[in-house]
Amino acid sequence: NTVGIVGVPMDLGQERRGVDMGPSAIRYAGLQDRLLSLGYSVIDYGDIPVKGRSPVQIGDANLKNLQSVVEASLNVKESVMKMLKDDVFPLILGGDHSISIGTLAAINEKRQNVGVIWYDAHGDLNIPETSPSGNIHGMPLAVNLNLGHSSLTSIGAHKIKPENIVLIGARALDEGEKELIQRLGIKVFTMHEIDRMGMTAVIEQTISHLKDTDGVHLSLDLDALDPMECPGVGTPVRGGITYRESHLAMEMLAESGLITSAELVEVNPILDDRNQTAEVAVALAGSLFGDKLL
Ligand code: DIR
Ligand code: MN
Ligand code: MN
Ligand code: MN
Repeated sequence: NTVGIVGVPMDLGQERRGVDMGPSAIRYAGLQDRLLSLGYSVIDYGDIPVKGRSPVQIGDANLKNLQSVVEASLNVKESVMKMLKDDVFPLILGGDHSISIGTLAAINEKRQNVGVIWYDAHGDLNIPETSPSGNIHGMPLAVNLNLGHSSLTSIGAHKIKPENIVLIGARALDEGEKELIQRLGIKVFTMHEIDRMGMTAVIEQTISHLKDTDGVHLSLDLDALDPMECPGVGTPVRGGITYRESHLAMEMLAESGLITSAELVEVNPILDDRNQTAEVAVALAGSLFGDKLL
C-alpha cells in the first residue's frame, strides 16, 4: 500500500498571503513519518510549480489570477494523473482550495462515477456571476459540476454528478451557493445537522449516500474545523467542527474503505499558532489512513 504525496504551493485562489507555504508546514508536521508508522510506503512527488502573485491579473470578469490558476491546475492534473498511473493513493497538499480543480480533473479522467466529500465551512460552489469575492478558491466545487468560466471547466472533461457530492461542516454559504444546492439537490450536512444528529449519524448517512460511487475523494479544508483548533486558515468561521468529531469522521471513513484519494487544503502557516493547524491536518490524515487508538 503506497501513498503518493504532492504539494501545491498555491495562493492565487484567494487574497491572504502564506497559504502557499501549506505543503511545507504539513510536511514539517510529520506527515511522511505518520504514514510510514502506519505501515504505508510513501512516495513524495515534490511540489508543483505555481507562479508568483505579481503582477496581479485582474483581466477576466470576477476571476482573480485566472490565467495563473489555469496553468497551475493543468500541472496539478498532470501530476495527479501520474500518481493514479503509478497506482498510489493520491494525497494532495494545498495551497488554497482552487487546487481541487486540478485534482478532480485528474480523478475524473480515471474513474467514471466519482464521489466527493467536501469537508469545509464553505460551499465553494460560487460561479463568477455569484461570487462575492472573485476568489477562485470559492469556486472549485462548482467547476467540478461543470459550472463557471470555460477556461476552468475545460481543465477536466468528466464532471461530478450532484448526487455524488456530500458537504460536511457548512456554515458560511453565499446566496448563490444556497440556490444552487437547492436546485441540484446536493446533500449537505451543515453545522446544524452535525449538532443535531451527531457526527456518527452524519458519516453513516454520508457513507450510504456515496456507497455506489466508483471511489470517493475527500477534500478536507481545515477551516471546516473550529478556528480555536485550526487558527491557521485564511477564512475562519466560528462555530466549527471539533477536533474529536473530525477524528471520528476520519476513523469512520477509514473503516468504510470508500476513500480513494484526499487533499488537505487552506493551511496558512503565517496565520497559524506554532504550526498547530498543520499538526491537526497530519493527525487527521493519520485517522483517515487507519490509525487506531488501541
Ligand atoms: C466565499 C469564501 N464563499 C467566497 N470561500 C471560501 O469568496 O467565495 N472558501 N473561503 O473556502
Ligand atoms: Mn506565492
Ligand atoms: Mn474550501
Ligand atoms: Mn473553507
